[in-house]
Amino acid sequence: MAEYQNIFTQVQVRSPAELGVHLPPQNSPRGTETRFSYWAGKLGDAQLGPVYLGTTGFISIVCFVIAFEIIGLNMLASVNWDPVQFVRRLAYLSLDPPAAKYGLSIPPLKEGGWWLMAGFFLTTSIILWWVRMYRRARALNMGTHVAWAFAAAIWLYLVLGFIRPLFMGNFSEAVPFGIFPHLDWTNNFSLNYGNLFYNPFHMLSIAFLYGSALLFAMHGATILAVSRYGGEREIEQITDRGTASERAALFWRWTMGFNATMESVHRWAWWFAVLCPLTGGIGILLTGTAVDNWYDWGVKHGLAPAAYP
Ligand code: 07D
Ligand code: 07D
Repeated sequence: MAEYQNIFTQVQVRSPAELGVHLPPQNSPRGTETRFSYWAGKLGDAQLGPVYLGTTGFISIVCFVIAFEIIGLNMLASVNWDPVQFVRRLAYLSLDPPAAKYGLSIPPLKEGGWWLMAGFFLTTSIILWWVRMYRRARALNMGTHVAWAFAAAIWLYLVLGFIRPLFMGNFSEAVPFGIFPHLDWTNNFSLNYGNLFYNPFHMLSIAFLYGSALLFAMHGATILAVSRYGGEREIEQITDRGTASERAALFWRWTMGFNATMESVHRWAWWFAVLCPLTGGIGILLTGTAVDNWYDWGVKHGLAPAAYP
């Protein structure tokens, strides 16, 4: 059936599946199975697959499932194996780290041992997934920017759940597994260490978080605004320079006197995103190790007013 088209309607063109470039030696054979999904095509590319699973991908998924099972079954046990209560109270259920008396030693399973084991498998899974991202990028002869951005998030995760507890000599300092329990932990952390708002690295992390949202909005909006000139079709922008990105650049020079380039805007985005968890991790690592109370620290350094008389 013919579909009405003009240059503004998007038509999903179907051709034989794109299987990608040949892989260098030492790679696993890649899957060849592909599908097309109309709805995936609404959000992005309609072609699904081929997926490269490989050894690290496979072991990573196995480790994730083990961690997920340990967490889920412990939560189920905590409601006496009652599936109805499990569903109703899921968001409040928790698998907690060991009590303070165990320090860094291995506790009995029911008193934090399961937490340690789940953490071990989750961390192994995340690190193997990182290796997979790094190696898939290398196999395609790409830069490894995605892997290093992911590493920044892993840094914060490791600081919260492992590195800081090691420095503090106690696994009880780590984050519990659970939806609201991990929010309670976050709140208590701020209260216990004298209000995290006075931690300059929390401030930096927030500035990069908000900055990331702002940059994402500016970049997304700019490209959409020139898509009528093919601004989102990057190949055409490279081979047949049109009016789209030049116009977009001029728009920003007009409105704020400065414009990012087609390249630098992605560097801005990468650095803002990466610096959010990078500075955040520094802030968390300093808390309780170098600084016990951020408000007092702020008073001492002229950041916060002294207590009211
Ligand atoms: C949108 C990409 C998709 C990812 C999603 C998350 C799981 C967990 C586990 C049932 C943006 C998948 C979630 C696999 C399932 C069990 C046991 C990413 C997108 C959809 N948090 N946090 C959430 C994690 C920390 C905080 C939501 C993880 C710190 C606050 C989700 C970690 C602190 C709020 C979640 C982690 C903290 C949340 C939505 C790890 C300080 C919210 C996340 C591994 C940084 C929000 C009920 C999202 C919420 C929320 C996951 C760490 C604070 C459950 C995996 C300890 C204040 N966190 N979080 O969309 O609604 O991320 O909570 O470090 O308000 Mg958290
Ligand atoms: C969590 C990186 C780890 C995630 C990884 C993903 C899986 C899922 C998925 C199968 C997010 C692993 C993925 C396992 C598999 C599938 C689908 C990144 C993570 C590796 N704060 N605060 C921040 C604000 C307050 C507190 C950062 C705002 C209060 C603590 C961020 C406010 C108190 C910590 C931020 C506010 C408090 C933070 C997080 C406002 C609570 C941290 C950045 C307006 C009452 C964390 C230095 C990030 C940090 C953090 C924002 C308020 C506590 C910028 C906007 C005062 C304890 N806060 N906060 O990238 O780094 O997280 O602090 O009030 O630990 Mg805060």
